[in-house]
Amino acid sequence: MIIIGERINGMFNDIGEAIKNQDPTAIQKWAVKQIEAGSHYLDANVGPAVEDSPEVMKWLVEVIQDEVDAPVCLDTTNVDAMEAGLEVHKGTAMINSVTAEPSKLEAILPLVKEYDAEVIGLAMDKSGVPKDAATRTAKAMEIVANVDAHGIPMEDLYIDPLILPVNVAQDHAPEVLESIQQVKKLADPAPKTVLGLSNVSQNCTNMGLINRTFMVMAMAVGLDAAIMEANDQEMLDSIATAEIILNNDVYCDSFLQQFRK
Ligand code: THG
Repeated sequence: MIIIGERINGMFNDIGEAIKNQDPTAIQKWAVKQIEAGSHYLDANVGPAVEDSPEVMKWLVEVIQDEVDAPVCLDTTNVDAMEAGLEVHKGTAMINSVTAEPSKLEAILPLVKEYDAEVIGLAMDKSGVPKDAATRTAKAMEIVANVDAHGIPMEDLYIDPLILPVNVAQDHAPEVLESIQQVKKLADPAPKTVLGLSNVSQNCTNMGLINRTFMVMAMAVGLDAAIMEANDQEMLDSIATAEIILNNDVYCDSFLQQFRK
């Protein structure tokens, strides 16, 4: 599982305050904590506290990469903010995200090429998040075709079928699982797949239990990566166990300890 730590997001109060006050402390603390827990990437989302501007995204990327040597998942819908983040980013950045809308594809895919970045493709267009698996998969395949036409390697694309909270859109989760499976079967070579996993449990009770149950189900149908709470030890243990049961890792009695290393 490719782990993208979700915690540097202005929707969390400490991060929102840190961004407003231009204080790197909480951001750098969470950068270290998430990397120590095994994150491969750090999501960076300005959140609702301040305007999602080029200056703020540039500052966030610099503050994170001054503290840890890790790639950032630039989580913004503002193309100018995306480009400002890419300009200062060291190493291979992940662009979060593009949709199947032609205008978005035309704005973002040249940046993927120019900066040799990876990119998350959301399985939606201007009509919003699809209800069923087939429409999600159709949107995903439009992104696959456009990524290919731009000469971007398929391994650099992560398709996100978009999970919604189970307490408001309960009928979506099975469709998301089916769409992951369909994308993996239809595209050859197949792109990677990713989810904003914690969406599934937003404003629910038993958030951790819902998150890790959904994670294991998604892994069974081909999920490669997740934007997730990287410091949830029970989640990490569930992932380690699923990797064993799916025969992705070699079993030994100390598999949990091995995974933690
Ligand atoms: N796809 C992509 N990017 C994304 C998302 C996605 N970026 C943002 C988001 N969704 C993923 N990040 C989060 C971060 C936090 C939560 C959900 C998704 C979350 N937080 C708890 C809440 O709001 O209830 C807060 C819990 C707490 O305070 O401890 O749910 O889908 N490509």
